[in-house]
Amino acid sequence: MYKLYYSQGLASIVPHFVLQEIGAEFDLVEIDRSKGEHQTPEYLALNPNGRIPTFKDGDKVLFETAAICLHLADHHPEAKLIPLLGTYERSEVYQWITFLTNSLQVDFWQFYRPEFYVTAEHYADYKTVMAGHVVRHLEVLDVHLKGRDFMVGNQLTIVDFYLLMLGRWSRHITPPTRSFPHITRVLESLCNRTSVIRTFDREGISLPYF
Ligand SMILES: N[C@@H](CCC(=O)N[C@@H](CS)C(=O)NCC(=O)O)C(=O)O
Repeated sequence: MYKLYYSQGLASIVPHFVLQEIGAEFDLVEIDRSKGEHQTPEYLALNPNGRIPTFKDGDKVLFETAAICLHLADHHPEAKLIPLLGTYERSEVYQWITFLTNSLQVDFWQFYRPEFYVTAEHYADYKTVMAGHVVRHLEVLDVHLKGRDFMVGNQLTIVDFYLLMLGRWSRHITPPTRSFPHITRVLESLCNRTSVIRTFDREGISLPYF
C-alpha cells in the first residue's frame, strides 16, 4: 500500500496526480506546516530535509518529488506515464524533469521563501529577480510546447503533471501562466482529465486551477 504525505497544492500534488492517473490505492496523510508537522521527529525520520512530499511504498520511504514520480511510473508500466527504457523519449523525460525541478521549482522556492537567501530589506528586490527567472523558464517551455499536446513525444508522461503544478504556482507571477498560449492550451487539456479533477477535489482546491 502506498502512502503520500502532502500539503494542499504543494510539490506533493505531482505524485498525487500520478497516483490518481494510475488508479492506485493509496493513503493521503496531510502535513500541516502551520503546526510544524513537517519538522516533527517522526516526519524528519522519514524525510530528514523536512520537505513535502514524502512517500511510502510499503515499508520503503522515498523523498524528492521527481524520484517519487519516476518510481511510480516505473512500477506501473501499464499506465504508460514514462516511455520505454533506452528510447530517446525516455531521456527527454529525464531532461525535462531535471529542468523543471532544478530550474523552475528552485526559482519558486526562492521567490516564495526569500528568507532562506537574503535579509528582510532585500526581499522585494530578490523576489523581482526570481520572478524574472520564472518568466524566462516559462518562455522556454512555451516555445517547446508550440504545436505539441504533451511535453514529451505525443503521450502523457509524468512531466506534464509536473508542468501543471508549476503552471499553477505561476498564476500570480507577472506575466502569469495564462499569458503563455501553448502552456495554457496543454494545461487546459490536462485539467479536463478525471485524475486531475479528482486530485484537486481531494486537496480541496477549486477553480481556477492555474
Ligand atoms: N526538492 C524537493 C523540494 C520540496 C519542497 O521544497 N517542498 C516544499 C513545499 S512545495 C516544502 O516542503 N516546504 C517546507 C517549508 O515550507 O518549510 C522536492 O521536490 O520534493
